[in-house]
Amino acid sequence: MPEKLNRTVAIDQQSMRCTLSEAKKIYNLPFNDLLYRAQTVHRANFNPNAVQMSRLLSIKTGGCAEDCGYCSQSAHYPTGLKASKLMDVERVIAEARKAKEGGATRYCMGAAWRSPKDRDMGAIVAMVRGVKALGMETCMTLGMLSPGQSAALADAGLDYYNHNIDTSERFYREIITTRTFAERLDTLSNVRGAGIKVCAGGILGMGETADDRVSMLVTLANLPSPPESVPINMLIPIPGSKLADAAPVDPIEFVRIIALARILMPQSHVRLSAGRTEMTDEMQALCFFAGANSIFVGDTLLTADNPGEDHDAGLFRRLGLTPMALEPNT
Ligand code: SAM
Ligand code: DTB
Ligand code: SF4
Repeated sequence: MPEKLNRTVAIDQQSMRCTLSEAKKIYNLPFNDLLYRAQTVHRANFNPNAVQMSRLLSIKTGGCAEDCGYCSQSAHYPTGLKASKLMDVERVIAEARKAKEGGATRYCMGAAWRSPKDRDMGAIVAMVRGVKALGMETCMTLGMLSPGQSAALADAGLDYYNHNIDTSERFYREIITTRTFAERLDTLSNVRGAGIKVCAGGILGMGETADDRVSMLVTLANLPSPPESVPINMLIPIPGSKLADAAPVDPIEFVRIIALARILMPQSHVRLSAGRTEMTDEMQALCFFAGANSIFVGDTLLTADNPGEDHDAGLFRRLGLTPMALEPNT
């Protein structure tokens, strides 16, 4: 019997609150039923052929005190990455201007910090104001934030804050020991409390089980408000890092997680994030069909490679996808 379409999911304007066992049932549906359901939810909430385009810039690279096992920027692993100081505000704004000319509508600035120091807040606030003045959406990812730091960023006009929960609560301590899953959730709550939109997702391919992946999505979907943006990264194995030799993810399982994210968080942008250089065009096409509707554009992410603009332009042309326009109030 084919899976009967759950119409309440398709028209529900809220996030679908759900338990781990309900989510697992959806995840394990026959692939065609799962994709049909995800695409139906997608169409009820978004233009199915429009994809939001974000550009990343590492404003402070490497030398990070945290021990995240996947990261090129952790000082705990010999990844060979050269650490650098916080970039000048003017340079950041000049780079954002180039990204805008390249078609990006959101500019995401990332720093390899456990959390920002108060002495850095002036420059950070100036970067937000400068990039916003170009007419782009702004996003930052700077590590943990206090309520006060969140308020300062909100006041500067920051649109989004990216802070990933990365995996399930159970598996988190296998990947990071210098902070807890609960601390991650605290920052998400501080950011939300300040009125900033939330971008939170995770990584597949770190040795976690399918249950860990589903559990991560259930945690995100059951936040007091679901994240507006949900990045799903495929691990880019970094030589020298703890996860340098992690086994690759099965592409079909990856697509299933994208579909589940779309079904559990009907109104969120699901971002097909790191790892696209290792994905075939066909796999990316399936991800878009499953409900992914945002990507990072440009040759580099923070430190690792991303498909270049030429490749993405070709893919968009072949799939008939168009860049999503900015919302009018930005
Ligand atoms: N330091 C801040 C933090 O950890 O929140 C911001 C930067 S951090 C690089 C942002 C996110 O990038 C991480 O939470 C992780 O999900 C993702 N990421 C980092 N390295 C990655 C890799 N090698 N492969 C895939 N995703 C990665
Ligand atoms: C996210 O979820 N993915 C982006 C962004 N948030 C900051 C970062 C991906 C980093 C990939 C590895 C690198 O470039 O070093
Ligand atoms: Fe530091 Fe962020 Fe990398 Fe962790 S993911 S080591 S906090 S830059």
